[in-house]
Amino acid sequence: FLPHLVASLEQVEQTYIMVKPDGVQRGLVGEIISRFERKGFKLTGLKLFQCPKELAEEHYKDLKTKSFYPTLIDYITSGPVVCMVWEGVGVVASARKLIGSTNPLQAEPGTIRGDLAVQTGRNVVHGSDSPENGKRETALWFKEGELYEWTPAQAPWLME
Ligand code: IDP
Ligand code: MG
Repeated sequence: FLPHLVASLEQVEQTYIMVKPDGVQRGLVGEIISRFERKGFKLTGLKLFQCPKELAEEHYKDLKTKSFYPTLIDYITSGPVVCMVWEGVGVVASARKLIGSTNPLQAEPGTIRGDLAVQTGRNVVHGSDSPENGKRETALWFKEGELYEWTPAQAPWLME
């Protein structure tokens, strides 16, 4: 461990980020990954994955009563997704800012949804909404052996 990283260890969060099927089909995987990568967060998990219906239902269980829930489950299971875990201090809220508002027409230019999408039902990317959900969703989508702890070479140039 580098001393400057130990100091902030308890502040390190995880967020579950997913390129949804429309993002994969539209060839936006590299573009989306690169926004988190360039910001300076650490990638600890990454895979292409066909989401089974049961997992989609568990992931979106809080939205079960919404009218759009059945079409949301169809959308998320309609093709492969790219699952990622990004780690860092403040990563959960920062990733939500990088992603932008749920409705892409209301998302600011410069955000992923603001730049790359037009409809809520095709908003290209998911990001956890709290550190607790970051942990919950990471555990839901990744097995233990699929996550990696490592120290990026750039760490001392990102954190003082
Ligand atoms: P979030 O993805 O910005 O956190 P949530 O409210 O958690 O937004 O909704 C989860 C996902 O459900 C959205 O990203 C979007 O794909 C879908 N969704 C939310 N509201 C609507 C809607 O009104 N119509 C269609 N799909 C929706
Ligand atoms: Mg949400």
